[in-house]
Amino acid sequence: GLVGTADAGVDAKKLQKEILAELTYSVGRSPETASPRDWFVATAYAVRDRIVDRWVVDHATKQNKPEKRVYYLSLEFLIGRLLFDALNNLNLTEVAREALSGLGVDLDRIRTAEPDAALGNGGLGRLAACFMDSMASIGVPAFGYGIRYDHGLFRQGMRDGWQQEYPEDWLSFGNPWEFAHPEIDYPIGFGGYVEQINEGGAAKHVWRPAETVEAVAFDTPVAGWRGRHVNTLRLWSARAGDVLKLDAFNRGDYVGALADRVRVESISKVLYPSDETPAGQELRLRQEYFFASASLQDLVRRHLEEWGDLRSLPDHVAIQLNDTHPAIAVPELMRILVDLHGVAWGEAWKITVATFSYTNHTLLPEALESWPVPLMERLLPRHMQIIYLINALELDAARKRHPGDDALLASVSLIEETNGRRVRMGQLAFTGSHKVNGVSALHTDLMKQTVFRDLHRLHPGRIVNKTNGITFRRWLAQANPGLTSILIDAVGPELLDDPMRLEKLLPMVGDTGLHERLTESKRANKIALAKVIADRLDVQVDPDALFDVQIKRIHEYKRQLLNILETVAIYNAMRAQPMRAWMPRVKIFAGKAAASYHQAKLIIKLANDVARVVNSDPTVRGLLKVAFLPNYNVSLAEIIIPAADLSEQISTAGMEASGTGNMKLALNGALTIGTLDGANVEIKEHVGDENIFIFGLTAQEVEARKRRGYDAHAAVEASSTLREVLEAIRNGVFSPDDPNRYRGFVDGLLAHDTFLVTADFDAYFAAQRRVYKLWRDRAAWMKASVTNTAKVGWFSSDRTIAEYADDIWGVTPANG
Ligand code: 26R
Repeated sequence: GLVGTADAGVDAKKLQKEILAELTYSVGRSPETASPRDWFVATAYAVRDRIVDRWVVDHATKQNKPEKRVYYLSLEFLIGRLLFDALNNLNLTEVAREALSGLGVDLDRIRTAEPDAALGNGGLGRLAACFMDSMASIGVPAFGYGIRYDHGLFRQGMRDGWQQEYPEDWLSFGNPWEFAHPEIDYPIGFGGYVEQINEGGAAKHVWRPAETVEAVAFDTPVAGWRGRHVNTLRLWSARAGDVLKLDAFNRGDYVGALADRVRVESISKVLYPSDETPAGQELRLRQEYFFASASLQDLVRRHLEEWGDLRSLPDHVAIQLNDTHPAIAVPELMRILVDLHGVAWGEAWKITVATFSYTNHTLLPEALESWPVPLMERLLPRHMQIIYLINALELDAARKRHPGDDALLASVSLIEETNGRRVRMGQLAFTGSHKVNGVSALHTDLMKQTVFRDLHRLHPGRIVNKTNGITFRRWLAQANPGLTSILIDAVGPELLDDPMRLEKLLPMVGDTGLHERLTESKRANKIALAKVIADRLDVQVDPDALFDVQIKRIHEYKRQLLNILETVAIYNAMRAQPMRAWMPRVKIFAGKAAASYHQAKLIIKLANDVARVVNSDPTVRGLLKVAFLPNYNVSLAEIIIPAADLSEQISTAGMEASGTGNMKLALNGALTIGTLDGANVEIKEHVGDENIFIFGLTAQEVEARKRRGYDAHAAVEASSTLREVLEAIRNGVFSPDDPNRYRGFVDGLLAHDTFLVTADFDAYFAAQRRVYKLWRDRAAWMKASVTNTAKVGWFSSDRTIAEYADDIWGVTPANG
């Protein structure tokens, strides 16, 4: 194990008994007939029991309540598998291995029987999962609140290279980690009207919803590192209330009544698979209000039980809004305070702002949420009134300070008046929060200069930066045990508690013995990935080739296209000079496209078309291989990342808020080829210019080019390499079955290159040549690789959470 325990043998016997008991009495199977899934479930139950023992201690008594709790509201939690999280954090991995092997069961085999919990799309959801791990690890008392989707992110299949979406069904065999709490339920209203009652001259508002849904709690304990703290992830599931009250049932329409029930319960059926593309559906707004309201009712009830008075809410409660998705919580808290508890408006607003804070995760205009006013008025009439009142008061204050500045007023208004009246959720979240943060230094600067420029003028000091991080427990210790044990040998086991210890590697970056061990461990990871590629794609790749990896959602701004164009350029060069000593390399792609995002889906098809042609061309002699691995998810990331040599982080500068895959890959020894975007900027500052391949336009230059009106033709004119690449694609070299497939695509790129792919192509191509030059000098490469690992300790999400705790939440971690 990572850290041995003296009584491991004794404990293995005990755990074995517990697993057997669970198999018999909870799963209902005998060891002889148990499948790997049955063993997984039995093991999960046995481990869960031990977490619960600590959970109970942590939440023990009302007297023992924490001074302040954090509530992390997120529509997404991209968790992945939990078995090794639980085992490692409780230091039970080797104990469990021994216990199971005594039963003839292989822990690594049953591990893969656990489905991924994929309740998220990408970066934002995975960040929430890392934060849950870090809050439990450094001892920040916290609840995560979200939705228990019956169906997580769709499964991606490929048919002839085209993405196909299939429903995901993670709960079909049950979920051993969660506790259903049907007794913890809250009514969530929708629609109806607002009644105004006069009470002693004061107007009192009573919302009479037309329909009510129940939110039911499902709890998953989240054990931190060394099991010191256990927090709760509470996910809400929708349940139709008393069926008998439904009108249709009363009319004797049994079938109709049950159909109604299905409609009501559809709220928690499925995760919206959108990622920075619009998802303006009424059901999405219902999801947002459903979980925001349930969470607030829950935390308000807990606060009143513990402290008795809502006026002290900000002293004991910090609510973090993960993007604007839960921003409706701002007017909901105002409604609870003013309408339900009789707090005066002004005081309620102070409480609200002191309690909330908001994290922005994107500045892309198409990903900024706004809801049509008529929809809000119909679904949430009282909230719409409250939003108008907040807006009126804020605009009054702004007008006093900046008389006559109509542009400022229009820009800070919660209501967008230009394309139909809409509620801007970003402005709402900003206005209702005492701190607003970006997720990398560059992104935070851009927030101040662009979307929130005027709100920043009105509230200087409110915007702060909290550069993202990742949990090293999953992305190093769990995903890459080979590397982890080498690092522990090199810098000591304290590494597991303090990632900054990685810096102790620095005196050893040139150590050839260390290089040999690392190379061997990386090679083993590459062989494992090569096997996955062979199994899933029937493509053979050379583990000694450079593994060049781009894994993330497919989006035009992330520029998978730029990477594909470079692939084609190499291919053209190989065909022109087949007998040159080409450096073997494998281009590995993985990622999902939003189902309605046609351009992204065409890029997947192009990657697969290029792969087919390149992989089967004998003149290439296998020296260049392209692999698009389907169904990218957390578990696949855990296989790819430890096997990567080169990390592609090539978004158009200014568009990737942070990125977190960049951190995972650098930690695992991959060198980054990237633009000065998001957290790449800070990774560069940490690892040093000579240990990263930076290229391309800066965010400022991108801005300037766009302002001037960028013309792709000139760039293509100037680059014969790029011209030949685009001609080949346009003329059907990679689509002989449909030679016109990419004609419109290439013409479109030349007409409107929104993401400046052509502008950055030559710089990217040159940076790739620098990569190969370094790759040839394996000692120099290894030195750069070790330096990356050594210098990225700062990107631990423990550090990120410690900063939130200090600067935003006012919480002191128990073991920070
Ligand atoms: C409203 C809807 C269309 C929607 C927009 C955007 C739904 C989901 C998103 C996802 C966005 C907010 C997201 O995942 N952003 C990513 O957040 C990561 C964590 O901070 C960053 O690392 C990453 O750069 C950013 O794209």
